[in-house]
Amino acid sequence: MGTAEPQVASTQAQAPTIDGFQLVIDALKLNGIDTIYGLPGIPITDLTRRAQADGLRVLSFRHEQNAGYAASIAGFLTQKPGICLTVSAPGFLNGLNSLAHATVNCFPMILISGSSEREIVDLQQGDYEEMDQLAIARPVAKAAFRVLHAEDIGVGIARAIRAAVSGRPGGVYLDLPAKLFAQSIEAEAGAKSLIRVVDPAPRQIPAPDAVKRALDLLKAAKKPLIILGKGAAYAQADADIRALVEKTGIPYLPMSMAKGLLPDTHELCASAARSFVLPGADVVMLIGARLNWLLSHGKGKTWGGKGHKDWGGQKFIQVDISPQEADSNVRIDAPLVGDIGSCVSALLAGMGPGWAKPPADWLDAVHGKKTANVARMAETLAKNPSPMNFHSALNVVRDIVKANPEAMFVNEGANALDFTRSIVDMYKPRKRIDVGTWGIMGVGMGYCIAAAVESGQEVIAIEGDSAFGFSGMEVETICRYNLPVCIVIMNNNGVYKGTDVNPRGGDVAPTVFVKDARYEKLMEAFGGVGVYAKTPAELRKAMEEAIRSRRPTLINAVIDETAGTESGRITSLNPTAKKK
Ligand code: ADP
Ligand code: TPW
Ligand code: MG
Repeated sequence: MGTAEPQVASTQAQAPTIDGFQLVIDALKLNGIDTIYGLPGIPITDLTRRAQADGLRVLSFRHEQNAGYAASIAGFLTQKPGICLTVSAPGFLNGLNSLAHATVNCFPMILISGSSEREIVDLQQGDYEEMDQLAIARPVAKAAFRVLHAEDIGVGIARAIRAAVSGRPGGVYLDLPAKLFAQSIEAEAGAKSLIRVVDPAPRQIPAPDAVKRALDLLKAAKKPLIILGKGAAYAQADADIRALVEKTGIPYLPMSMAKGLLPDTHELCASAARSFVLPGADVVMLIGARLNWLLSHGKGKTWGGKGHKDWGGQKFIQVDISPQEADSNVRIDAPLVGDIGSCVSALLAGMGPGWAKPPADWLDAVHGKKTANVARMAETLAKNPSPMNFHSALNVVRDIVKANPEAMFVNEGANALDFTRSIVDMYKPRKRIDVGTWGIMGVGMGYCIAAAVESGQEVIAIEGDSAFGFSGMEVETICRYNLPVCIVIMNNNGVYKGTDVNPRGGDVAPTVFVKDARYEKLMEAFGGVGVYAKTPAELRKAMEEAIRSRRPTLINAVIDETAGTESGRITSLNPTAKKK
């Protein structure tokens, strides 16, 4: 007979427990996160199911990159970190692109990826989807964390949220190994371990002497200019920014995603006189905009300098939350470090009642240039060539956006981007979302989905045919969730144009696609509305109907394949173009 000790029946009831899955869900909910953009699979399938069962909205994509872009732009639109959830190694890598994108664009986002067993990964023993994800994420993330114990989930999520939204926002990676989800701890201890983050993006008040320095410079200016960037749009200080522009009477230039912060039709908007105001201004105040390639680094011909290393003599004021941004390209004479809301209200307060408008000769000159350029553009837009070109198609889009200023507006491509940006006016803040700091293709459908979900508004997407291809399969996702998205493909049969020829014959040129491709059928395949539009009238009718019906719609707008230019507006960055 055995000598086993007699079994004593336990008199204590088992304390209730909570597992890692639930702690993650509870921690997100506790912090006001209500939507997850992701793609299920081992080890996070149950996390997506249980999150949905617990009332979170879980939007499931066809490729993680698109889920990630959606999360990144959700962060931009809401000031809350957008959450992207992926499986390990390949899913993680697919999502990584968007994490880098979020960091580069200063959007708050958290990429949460399941991962393999630490012990096996570190000994490189070949686990299922083995990869040292934390190390790989770190260089492209603003911060990266891993949680190994269930009782640390609360801290892990709190740190991720703070890192994403505080200071200059960015992308954060959170590594959650498979084993963590199955760990259970006592429910009471679990609940206590969660953290509701207090004041995740604290205001950063600018120093009074820095405010004074900026105002002194602005006051002395004879030809002042304000440049509004997407940081200004992100900051949601719309009324104060408008007050600053109007009180100072200074012409302003919106960067692409700051269009609509004030209506593009505002009398002080200098977009149509860009190539006049940049070299012409003597004092430039940057608000949430970096002097990167998109502003020709603050020097060279664009700014009135002679060669590309020469600066045109402007003085700069830079309002930015990052203390390291100033002097990154040219000297900043008056850095104003703080959050844009606090900085702009401090500037307004410091200006006092009797602020003098800029000299009339500057305002008149800007106005004159602008009026001439607008008139020239109006002439071009009024033409109705056959086949349809970018201008005649975008003339329609311009009218539709004017009639529907609340609609979200997504835009990517080369010519399809550049022409749209300059032709289609925006009227409201944070409506235009596009290729951003890197000028990347592929954000399109992810942005459409997040824009529809986060705003509840109709979404209009103007897509190059190449650009659309990067995320095109997500039209199924759009149909699945029945989102009010109207995609217009500017179909010119290829990248930049459809007319390149392979001098050796055989394969078509690398920039050329199948001629007259019927993209609209892709939408029809999933139950949405597809339209083939060869004229502006057909395009107008289809767009109006899409907005009215709120049904997923894809309009294949057939554009003259000769109409585009190489690289759109950035031809000068093409090495062969430079040599010429
Ligand atoms: P754009 O591409 O429109 O020129 P950038 O992305 O280059 O804009 O610049 C955005 C800038 O805005 C970044 O330098 C970032 O630090 C800054 N920024 C973002 N959010 C805020 C904020 N809330 N307050 C102040 N600056 C901000
Ligand atoms: C992730 C390079 C810049 S623009 C573009 C590519 C491939 C497509 C332009 O063709 P499209 O527009 O969209 O048809 P249009 O109107 O001029 O014909 N890979 C990534 N990002 C970028 N920017 C590229 C490649 C590129
Ligand atoms: Mg094209």
